[in-house]
Amino acid sequence: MRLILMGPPGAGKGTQATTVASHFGIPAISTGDIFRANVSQGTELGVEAKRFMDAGDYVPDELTNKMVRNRIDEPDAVPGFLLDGYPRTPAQVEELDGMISFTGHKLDAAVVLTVDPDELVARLLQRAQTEGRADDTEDVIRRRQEVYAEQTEPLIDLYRARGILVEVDGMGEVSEVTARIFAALDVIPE
Ligand code: B4P
Repeated sequence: MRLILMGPPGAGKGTQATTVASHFGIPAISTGDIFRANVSQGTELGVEAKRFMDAGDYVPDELTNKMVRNRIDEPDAVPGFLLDGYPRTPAQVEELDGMISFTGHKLDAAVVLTVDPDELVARLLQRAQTEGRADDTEDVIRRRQEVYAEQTEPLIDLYRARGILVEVDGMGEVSEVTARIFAALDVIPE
């Protein structure tokens, strides 16, 4: 099973990823989490990524693609994976297509979570109070939404055209959203 989980900042990707991935026995790979781990460890990648993340911009494709390629090559990702927050740009789509077709597999589904814009901001501001993430300030949230609309939203049509888009209502309780994702993916054999 090879899945991607998409949606604007605050849609609940990270929240849902682990539950969905563990159901299928595959790793949840979050590019945001890997970047944040690198930032807190002060690696070269972390220092570079932080500049972009703190501004609400995407980390350059070259760095992101290389990082995902390395992660997907690890043994636990051989049977499959759920990518949380990747791909986000056309260049990342192209890279992922190459990585998957190289192994002779295909992408099974692109799950996109849809949430009202006001609710997205409310969730991130709420998280700011508990987690204190550097990119959860009102200005940076606005920038992240712009970047998503410009660079990532168009990818939804691309996956729709490929016939693998699974649109899920991301409003409501976390458990309700999880149930909707499983119901929507039920058509896909494990
Ligand atoms: P991410 O870590 O992916 O941040 P995000 O888009 O905000 O999603 P996240 O998963 O954290 O939040 P979620 O919606 O689950 O990326 C951060 C940055 O890393 C990017 O801006 C970029 O700079 C960089 N980056 C990552 N991937 C990249 C890529 N491929 N290319 C280039 N750069 C990349 O949840 C948000 C909040 O909502 C949480 O507090 C959660 O508890 C809450 N929530 C979730 N579901 C809820 C529900 N149903 N009801 C109420 N609250 C809910």
